[in-house]
Amino acid sequence: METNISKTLFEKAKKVIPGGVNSPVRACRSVGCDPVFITRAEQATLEDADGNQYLDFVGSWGPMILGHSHPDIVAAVTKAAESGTSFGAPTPLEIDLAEMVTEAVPSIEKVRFVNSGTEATMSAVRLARGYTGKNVVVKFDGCYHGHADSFLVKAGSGVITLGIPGSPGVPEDIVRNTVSIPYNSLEILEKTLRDTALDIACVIVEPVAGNMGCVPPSPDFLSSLRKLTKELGIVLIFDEVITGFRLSYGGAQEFYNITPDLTCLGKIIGGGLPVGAYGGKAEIMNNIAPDGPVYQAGTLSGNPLAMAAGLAALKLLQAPGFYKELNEKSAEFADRLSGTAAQVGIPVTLNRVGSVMTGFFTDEKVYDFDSAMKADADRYGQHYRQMLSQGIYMAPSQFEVAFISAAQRKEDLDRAIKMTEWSFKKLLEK
Ligand code: KE4
Repeated sequence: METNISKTLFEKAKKVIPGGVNSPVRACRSVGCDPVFITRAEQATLEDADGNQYLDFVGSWGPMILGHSHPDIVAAVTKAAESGTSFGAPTPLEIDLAEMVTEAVPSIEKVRFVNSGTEATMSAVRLARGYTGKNVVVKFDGCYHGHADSFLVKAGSGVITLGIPGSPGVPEDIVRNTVSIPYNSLEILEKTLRDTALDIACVIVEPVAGNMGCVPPSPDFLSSLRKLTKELGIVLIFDEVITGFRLSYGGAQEFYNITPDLTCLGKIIGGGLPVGAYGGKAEIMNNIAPDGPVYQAGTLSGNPLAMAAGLAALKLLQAPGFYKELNEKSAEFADRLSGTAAQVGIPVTLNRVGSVMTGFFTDEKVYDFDSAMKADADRYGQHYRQMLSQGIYMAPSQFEVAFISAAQRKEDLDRAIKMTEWSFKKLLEK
């Protein structure tokens, strides 16, 4: 369409919302264009304010594994809304979703719902500190756990994209209690965890990193992490906000057969509505108020509409063969992407786990933050703009992931490959 309603909306938005967006990466700064404003979505298709349609590979950054406007989810939310939208009191729906989560993820004996992934990880770290009486949190360079103060040190996601190492406003004495080390480096991991000068409360890790682009764990990384933290009495927190109910119904811990002490969830468990969760061993979770002294609360936690959407989504994910089919479809698509890059002659390193993937514009392996940073972000930006012009909606950053959903059909993926070949060839013309 030749209208420019999105542009007009963006100018209006910037007058009343910082950067015109409610989350920085949506401003598309790192891909050199303005965002389009989305007005509706159905299955694998987004529609913008100008009526342009796009094949969606962002999936709202992970929640939309079933595609947009799934009728079961829409019906569940509509039905729940007809009975009221929020009570600030316990409801049966919270028990139903908590039981589904604890059944799906055996390491979660008790779970507390919150309203975002950030709240989940922030609360899990506070709980680990309260439970151990220690202060230091160990994280990994390029991993992003939301925007709580203690995580904004060399975080991944938006912070990398915006080029801000850490962030102004984070007090020095907070940063002192956060140690960030390279992902997948067993030697530095062991050295850090055994450093008796550090009173380490917990390690928080994305079992598959998704915020520096997709970076899988090296073969012994997670098992070594589990072995060392168990030996040293350090709480191991899996941040499964992306991987939970994504890689398999039991998440990354089922996929890799590693059992953490605490797990953080988000995205998919809300079916597109705001839900986060943290949970784990009852022995640890029983320290959370009102049972225990570690305080955490939330006005809209366990909101009935969000619970209804999450319940409908998880019921659909229990369909026999759902993950086998999704992961096989994703593997085939990734292979075709790699094949296209090779055939065109453009260096792309493609990392994939399940239905999460990133094509890095580099000819080197990408296994941690530093190697990810070698990717050509400008070339990605050009590729992004070219693909958007052809109706393919990708993550507006080289350092994010693409998600395959159940809604993308073969003809959709065929077209995406065709457009990718066209775009790769144009990149080589420059
Ligand atoms: P939220 O607070 O955005 O719900 O979740 C924070 C979070 C925690 N842990 C992981 C592994 C995450 O990936 C996230 C959020 N992911 C980003 C995209 N990579 C959300 C997109 C955005 O910031 O707009």
